[in-house]
Amino acid sequence: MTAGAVAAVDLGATSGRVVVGHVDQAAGTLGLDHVARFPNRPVRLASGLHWDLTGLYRDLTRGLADAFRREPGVASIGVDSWAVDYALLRGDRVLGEPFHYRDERNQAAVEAVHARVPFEELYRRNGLQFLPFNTVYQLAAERAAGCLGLADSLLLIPDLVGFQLTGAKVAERTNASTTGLLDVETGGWDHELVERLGLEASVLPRLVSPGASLGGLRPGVAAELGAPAGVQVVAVGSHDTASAVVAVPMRPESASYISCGTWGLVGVELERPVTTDAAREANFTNEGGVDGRVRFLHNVMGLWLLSESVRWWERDGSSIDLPELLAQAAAVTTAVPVFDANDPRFLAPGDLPGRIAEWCAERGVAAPRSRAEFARSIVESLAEAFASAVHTASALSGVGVETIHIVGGGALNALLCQRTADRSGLPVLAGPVEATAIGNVLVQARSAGFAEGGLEALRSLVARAFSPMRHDPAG
Ligand code: LFR
Repeated sequence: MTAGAVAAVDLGATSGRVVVGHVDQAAGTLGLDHVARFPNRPVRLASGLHWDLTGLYRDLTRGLADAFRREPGVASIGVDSWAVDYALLRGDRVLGEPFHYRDERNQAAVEAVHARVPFEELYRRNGLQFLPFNTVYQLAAERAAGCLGLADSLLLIPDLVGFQLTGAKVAERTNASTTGLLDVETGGWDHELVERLGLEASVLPRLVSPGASLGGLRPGVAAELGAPAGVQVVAVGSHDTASAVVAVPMRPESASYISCGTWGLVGVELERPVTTDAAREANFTNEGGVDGRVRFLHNVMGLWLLSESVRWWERDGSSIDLPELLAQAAAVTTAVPVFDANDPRFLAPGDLPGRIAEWCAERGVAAPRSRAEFARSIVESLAEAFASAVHTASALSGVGVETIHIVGGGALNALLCQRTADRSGLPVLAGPVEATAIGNVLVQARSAGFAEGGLEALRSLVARAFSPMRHDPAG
C-alpha cells in the first residue's frame, strides 16, 4: 500500500472548501491541508431563491488550481455537497441556476405529488422522511412551471460539478437516494414511480457507486487547473452526510451519530432499511450510504437556527462574534424556553428570532429577552431534539445506543455537545469537525489504492488520526 494525496471539494450550504488529504494507511496517518474556503451566498432572483452555482464553480476551480500548485501529486478529485438540489440541462447547457431547497415554491407541488402517489406508498417505495424540498416535490413544481420539457438531463449538484470537470453525466447513488426516485429495496431508479409522477425517465442519468471513476479532466479544465495527466474525478459519497458518516469513528452496532452543520442529521447506520409504519410516523429516513449501508436518520433543523439568527441580527451591518455569543449563552442562568426545533416555520430564511418568539407567544411561554438568551434557547432546543431523535432511532432500529458521536462544525460547540449529553443521558464524543472532507478523502484514497478495507478499516484510520473530545452527561 503506497501513501498518496487526493483533493476533496466539499460544498456546504453556507461555505465551500477544497482540502488536500494525505493518506498513509500503513503508517496510520491521515492529514488534511486546507487549501481554500469560500462563502456560498444564495441569490434571490425574480424566480425565487437560487444557488450561485456559477460562482461556486469559479471558486472551487480556483481552489483546485491552488491544490495542484501545493501538491502536484494529487491523484484524484472528489466532490460532495448538500443533497436534493439539481440542475436541468439540455445537451451541455445548464438551464438556469439551480433552485435552493429553502425556496418556498414546493407547497402546491407536495399536494400534487401526494394526489398521484399517497405519502404512505411513497415511503414504502423510497423510504424517505417527508421533507417538503425532496427532489420529487421540486420536480413537480418544475413540471407545473412548464420547465421540465426543455431538459434532456438532470444532474444533482456534485454530479453537475463532476460533469463540468469531466464531461461525464452520472448520478452518484448516495445523493440520488435523496431524490425520492430510487427504489429503497433495489437501489435502482423506480421507473414506475417516475412514470406515475409524469416525469421523463430519460432525464435520469446512469447510477454510479462511490469509488467509481467519472474519468479524466476535460483538456481545457486540466490546463486551467494545472493538473498533471492522469488525474481522475472519482465519485465519493457525494451527499455530504454520506461522506460525513464514513468518517464517524464509531461502532455502528452501539452508536448513534449526529452530523451537525447547517442541519443536524441524527441517526444510526444499518445494513437494511427500516420502512415500518412507526418509522414513517416518526419521519425517519433511509438514505443510501457508502458501501451499501443505510443511514437511518431524522433531519433536525441544526446550526441554521443559530447562523440565520446571527445573520438577521447582523443585517444592520454590525458583526457578531459567535464564540463570544456562545460564551454568553453558556453563562445564562435564567430559564429559557425549549421550543420545537423541527417546526417547519424555521425552514425559510429571514427573521428567526421573531419566529421563535412567535412560537413561544402561541403557547403562552416567555420568549428569550436577549441575544444570549436566544442563543441558549436555540442550543437547549437543539440538544433536546437531538436527544429525542437518538432515542427514537434506537427504538425504531433496535440498535442499543451507548455512545453519541457528534461530527461537523457542531463538534466545536462545546455547550451544544454537553447539553446533548445531559439531555440524552449518554456520553458524547465530539469530532472530527471536518468529517465530510475526511470521508470524501477516504473514499477516493481507497479507489486510488492508497487505502484498503471496509468502513471499519477507514474509521479506524480516522480514530487514530483525530482524538474526539468527550462530554459525559451531568451526574
Ligand atoms: C446536509 C444536507 C442534509 C439534507 C439537506 C438538504 O448538508 O445534505 O443531509 O437533508 O442538507 O440537502
